[in-house]
Amino acid sequence: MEFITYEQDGYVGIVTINRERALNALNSQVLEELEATFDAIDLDATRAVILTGAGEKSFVAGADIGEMSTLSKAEGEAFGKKGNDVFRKIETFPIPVIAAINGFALGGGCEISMSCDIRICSDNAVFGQPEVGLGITPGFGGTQRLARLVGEGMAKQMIYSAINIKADEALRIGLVNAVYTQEELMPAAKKLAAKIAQNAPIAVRNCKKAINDGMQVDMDAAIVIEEKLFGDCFETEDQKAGMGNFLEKDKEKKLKVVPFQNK
Ligand code: CO8
Repeated sequence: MEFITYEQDGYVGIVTINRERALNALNSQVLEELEATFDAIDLDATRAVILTGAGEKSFVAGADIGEMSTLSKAEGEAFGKKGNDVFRKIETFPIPVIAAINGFALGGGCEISMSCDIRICSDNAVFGQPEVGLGITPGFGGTQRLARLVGEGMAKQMIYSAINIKADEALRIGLVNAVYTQEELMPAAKKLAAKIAQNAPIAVRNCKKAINDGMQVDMDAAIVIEEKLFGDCFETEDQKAGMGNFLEKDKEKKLKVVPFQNK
């Protein structure tokens, strides 16, 4: 891989987009390597993933403008699909993905962070959807996920005006959950990922699926999705050990040692 590095830290996988000379902009190769990296993650050995960018300046400064500049309509649509397929893979990845946003998150950078389950950022982070200034729409899910995350009014303001916002404003509108200094960001991301990894893995996966799938349907259908995924947790080693530990009142036993069981 030229542009993506992967590190396994216990149960936590760390994916770093590493194209610092272009502020980690997403070209076709970066997208392909990103997809291959997620495909290769060992889901029996990994319970949470952190996605970040190399360097101290940028998370991802968008899709690669040089590559996009000469595209035809059909090629533009195909490039949009390429990004959307990878981002959807991240969004529906069975385990939680935390975006540790360490600087610019513009265009495709803001969009890839929104395909993650949780966003935390450094105090130098800048968010925005500058596409209309470049003569295009957001094309990697921005028109859809931003409105769902921060509400239609604020999403329209950001997208139509192409005005960037800083970390404190991103926190205020709910685009990120927390802001840290640059030095604190990765330790905080790792701490959160480790906390997730301590919990029952089947239950965490089922929570992600229940929230993701339930948000797409009406409440009657959403509750049925939850019931099925709730029921699916029973008879698993995780459920037996988790409840057994509580009933035994054995505070020393931790869920993190339960063996992984698919059914
Ligand atoms: N694409 C390609 N190269 C980039 C990008 C990018 N998005 N962003 C930065 N770079 C490159 C620069 O060209 C420069 O390269 P070089 O040193 O070879 O000249 C290098 O990174 C450093 O950048 P700057 O010198 O510009 O650094 P500054 O600190 O002066 O500025 C900024 C940093 C403000 C982030 C500035 O680089 C910038 O405005 N970048 C573009 C941000 C942007 O508009 N992003 C959105 C792109 S559009 C998009 O993401 C659409 C997604 C959906 C696609 C759908 C497909 C159909």
